[in-house]
Amino acid sequence: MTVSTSADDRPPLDRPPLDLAVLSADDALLPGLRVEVVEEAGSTNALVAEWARAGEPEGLVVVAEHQTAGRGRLDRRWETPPRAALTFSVLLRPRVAPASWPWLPLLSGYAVGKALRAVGHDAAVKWPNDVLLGGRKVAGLLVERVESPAGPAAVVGIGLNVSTTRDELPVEQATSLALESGGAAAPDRTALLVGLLASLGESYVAWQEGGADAEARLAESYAAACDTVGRDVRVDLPSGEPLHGRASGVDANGRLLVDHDGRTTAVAAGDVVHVRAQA
Ligand code: BT5
Repeated sequence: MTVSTSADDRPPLDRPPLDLAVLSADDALLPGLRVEVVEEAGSTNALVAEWARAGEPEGLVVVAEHQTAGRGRLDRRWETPPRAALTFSVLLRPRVAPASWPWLPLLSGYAVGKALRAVGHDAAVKWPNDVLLGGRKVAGLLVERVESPAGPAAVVGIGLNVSTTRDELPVEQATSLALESGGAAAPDRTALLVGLLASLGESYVAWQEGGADAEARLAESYAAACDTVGRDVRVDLPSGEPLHGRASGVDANGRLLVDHDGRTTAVAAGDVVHVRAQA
C-alpha cells in the first residue's frame, strides 16, 4: 500500500516520518489494531471504506503521511500539508444497536480531546465533531457508515493539525498543536497517534460493553468536555434553517439540547456557530 512521493514534494526536514517500527511491532501498545501507513492517499476514509466493503474485520487503521483529497462533512475539504498533521481512519464494526451509532463521532471527539489533555493541551470538544484549542479547531472528525456483506461498518476519520503553520492552515478559525504551544517543538506524531488510538479504543470498548449506563456516563463526560454547552449558539440545521438559542446539554442519544423561545429542541445534526454570550 506504500506509494512514494516525488523529490519536489518532500516536506521540510523538521517533519520526520511516522515511526513504522513502533506502529507495527508492539501489539501490546495497540491491542486489536493493525496500522498501515501510506505515503500518500486521496482520503483515508475512502481507502478504509473500500477495505470495509471487501470484508476487512474491525481494527484496521490507515494513516496517510500526505492526504491529498481529505473529506469533511457535506463534501467540504480537509486540507493538510505532508507530515504536518495526523490524518487517519479506523475501521469499526460496532455491535450496538443502530440507534446508538450517532454516539460514534461524539465519543471519538471526546477520546481525541482526552488524549490531548493527557499530554498537556487544554482541549475541548465542539458539538458534534470538532476538537478545539483556545477556541480554534485543531482536529475534525468524519464518521461514515459503510454497508458491506459482513454487515454495516463505521469508518472513523480523524484529522489533527500537529506542526501546521498559520500560513498553511486553510481557515482563520483553525490552529495546530505547535501554534498553541508557544514556540515549543511540535510533538512527536508517532507517540501522539499511539495516544489517540489508545484513548479511542478505551472509549469505544466502554461504550460497546456498557450499554445504556455507559451512554449516560458518556453524555455526562462529553457535556463536561464540551465547549458548546452553556454558550449562545446558532445551529445551521440540515434544512438550511438557523436555530438561535443557548446550548444547555447533550441528551442520552448524543443530541445537542438548545433552549430557545421558552422551549428546548434536541438537535441531531447541524453546524454550530459559537456566539459570544451577551454581557
Ligand atoms: C470535519 O469536517 O471537520 C471532518 C474532517 C475529517 C478529516 C479526516 S482526515 C482523515 C479522514 N479522511 C478523510 O478524508 N477525512 C477524515 P467539517 O466539520 O465539515 O469541517 C470542514 C471545514 O473545516 C472546512 O470547510 C474548512 O473550513 C475547515 N478545515 C479544512 N481543513 C482544516 C484543517 N486542517 N484544520 C482546521 N480546519 C480545517
